[in-house]
Amino acid sequence: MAAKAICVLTGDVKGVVEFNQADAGAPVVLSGEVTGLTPGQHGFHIHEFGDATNGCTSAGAHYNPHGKEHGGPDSAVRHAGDLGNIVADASGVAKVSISDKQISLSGQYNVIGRTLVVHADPDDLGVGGHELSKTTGNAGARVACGVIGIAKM
Ligand SMILES: [Cu+2]
Ligand SMILES: [Zn+2]
Repeated sequence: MAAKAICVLTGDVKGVVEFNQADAGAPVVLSGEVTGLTPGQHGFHIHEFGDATNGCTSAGAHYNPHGKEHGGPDSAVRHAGDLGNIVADASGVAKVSISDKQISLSGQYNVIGRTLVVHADPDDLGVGGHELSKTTGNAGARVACGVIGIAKM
């Protein structure tokens, strides 16, 4: 069954990201725009909890149902929530256009109710050699986040 979700990112950085899945088992397609960024790459992940009681911090770590190390979206070893980077232009605007097969909008790996986070720095996709590369991609502060919610089809 087709499913649709929506996430409104708030903070100094703002955005709206739509999630569409044509059928259970199909890739989830993310589309939207994020504004107010510094130009360049910004880590973009789904974090475990849909809990905003302490801003973006209470969203917890990257959504990692398989207990793996951090990676990039195309890595064999990655967290399910590892969506890589979005890239902001000189005006600080990043277009989101991502298709991902590890997350879903229904069933066991449903991400509805979890948090989408945008980071201050680039995600090194697990290969930066920093002590944080294998857990967070060393992507730095959380500059915006929002809980992923069910959207009208
Ligand atoms: Cu993150
Ligand atoms: Zn990760």
